[in-house]
Amino acid sequence: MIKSYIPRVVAVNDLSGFGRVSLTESIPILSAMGVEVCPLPTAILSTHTYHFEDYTFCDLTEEMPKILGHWQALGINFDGICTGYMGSARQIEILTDFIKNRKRPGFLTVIDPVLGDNELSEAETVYYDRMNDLLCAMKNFVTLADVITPNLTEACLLLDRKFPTGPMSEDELFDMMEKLSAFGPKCVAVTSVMTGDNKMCVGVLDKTKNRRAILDCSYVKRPFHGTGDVFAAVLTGALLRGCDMLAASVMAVDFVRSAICETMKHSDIKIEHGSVFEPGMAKFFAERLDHTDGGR
Ligand code: PXL
Repeated sequence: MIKSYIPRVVAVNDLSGFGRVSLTESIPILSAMGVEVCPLPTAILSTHTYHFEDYTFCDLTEEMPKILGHWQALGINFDGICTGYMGSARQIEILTDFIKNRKRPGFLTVIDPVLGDNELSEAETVYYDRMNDLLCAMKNFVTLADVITPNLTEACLLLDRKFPTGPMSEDELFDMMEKLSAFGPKCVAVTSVMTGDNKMCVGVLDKTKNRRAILDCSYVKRPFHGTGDVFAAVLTGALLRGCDMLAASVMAVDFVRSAICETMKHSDIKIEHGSVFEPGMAKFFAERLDHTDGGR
């Protein structure tokens, strides 16, 4: 019988009970992709912080080194780490030590520099609640990544530039990705970009293969909350299952598009309820990933 290899990943993100973001998306998605997920929660919230007031927030900074220390004592090996929402700059320090300690050829580090989202508006750059102190720490953190997945707002923040006042040209987007890659990551995906023709797209750069692309996402004129986390989870899963950056990005865009289509069918679902990724998930990945292959 052929035994499949099951990649193991540390998924660092918050656990928000309601609203479909972060771990409530990355755990089921990575599991459905045949990846073993070891969650490292940065905080526990009642809901995410977008459009909800009075949410509860339990910071887990002090727990994180204890959890990582126990895994280390048990001698657990990981194929990679993916990080999202950070509760404090101290958490970034803790993870910096962990990544430096674990980094070896083949270990995958995916950093989603979660900071904010302008949602296509051209106003001053909009941070998520609690995030405006983290920019400096995040700029250092992304230097450790193999892959980063900022949305356009986060890409602008990392590069100290203003959110564009109109659609971006392809050249501007490629130039932006080159500058982000100069921080260290060989692969960059910038999400939530509007190009001319009112199109929503994702820019992808893979310096390991000298490839770049702009992937069309089929624009729907409303924000879909939580899709950045879905994108990052699928991208990480696909990379761990042996896809290259471009194939992994195409899979992530296709999955986000199908979640958006599903969300549109539910008129009772508000933006802050997140995007409906659950119904087609098992079939989507079963059709695209061969669970008897060798994995990464
Ligand atoms: O999807 C980004 C995100 C993650 N985690 C929390 C958030 C947000 C965005 O609002 O509030 C808690």
